[in-house]
Amino acid sequence: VIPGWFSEISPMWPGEAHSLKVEKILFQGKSEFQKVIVFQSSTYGKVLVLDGVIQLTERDECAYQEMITHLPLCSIPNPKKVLVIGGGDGGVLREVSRYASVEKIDICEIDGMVVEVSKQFFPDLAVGFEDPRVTLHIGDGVAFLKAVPEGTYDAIIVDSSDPIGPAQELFEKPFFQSVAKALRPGGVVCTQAESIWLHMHIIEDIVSNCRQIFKGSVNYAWTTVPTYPSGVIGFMLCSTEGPPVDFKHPVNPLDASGSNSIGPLKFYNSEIHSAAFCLPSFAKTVIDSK
Ligand code: AAT
Repeated sequence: VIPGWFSEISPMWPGEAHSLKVEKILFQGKSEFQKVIVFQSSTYGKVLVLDGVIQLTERDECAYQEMITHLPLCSIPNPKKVLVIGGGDGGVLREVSRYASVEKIDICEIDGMVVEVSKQFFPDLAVGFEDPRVTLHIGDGVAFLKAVPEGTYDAIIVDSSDPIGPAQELFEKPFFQSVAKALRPGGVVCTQAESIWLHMHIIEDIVSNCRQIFKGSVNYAWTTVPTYPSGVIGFMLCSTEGPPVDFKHPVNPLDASGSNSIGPLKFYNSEIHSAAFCLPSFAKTVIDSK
């Protein structure tokens, strides 16, 4: 460990640790669920860390939040009811709020401290909570989903932390079963699905579970996020039986301005949407075989 630097060390990426130079620690706390740190880095703006793992930085959060949101929502016509699991920083809400067709946005985040800290230190993300269509539920996403009536949502976005800690169950088969139940026919889910460089074993399990559960389409997409381990992160995109969804060809494109008062899109566009589904051969072989 280098003094004055933050290094992200975890058994989920043994033998490597990406580091950022720390200018100043702005917040340190311990919630019921995890240790929460916010620091000012010298080159990526403010950084949110949960249990030693980087959740977002001001500089590259656009890549993650825009992709995890617009990959599913641009793939179906007129999304109306959207559920976000995790995502307590508000960044995904900010992106969902770009859609005029959306009538209701529920969010279920386990940790109220993440929401409070985001409102204090990350106003450009927490702005997502100001949309009047948003209802915040503080609680476990697994329990929340079990109570959702069948066929409620057009889209569910699972913006979850890694499977060590409170998010573990969000990577397991029963969770995906409740997601499928909560979606309308032809509804879509997009979940944070780790890195093809580090976690092919986790991805294999998710893909094979999803192929059993989702009778529409099952796809893996990925993007670059420099401050996530290995610099890339992937998404599992699935649809339920019903009107077919072709994730690779967005039917509900966002225009260049990205619409509303929150300003233009920084990362997402329709070309990068389609490109996100092109996989390196080593990953394609494994994912296609599941
Ligand atoms: N948008 C920033 C990126 C994240 S945040 C993940 C969020 O999921 C955290 O706020 C965490 O508190 C919340 N969370 C974890 N478990 C649950 C649960 N069971 N129910 C509801 N919310 C939960 C993801 C960063 C990915 C990091 C990649 N290395």
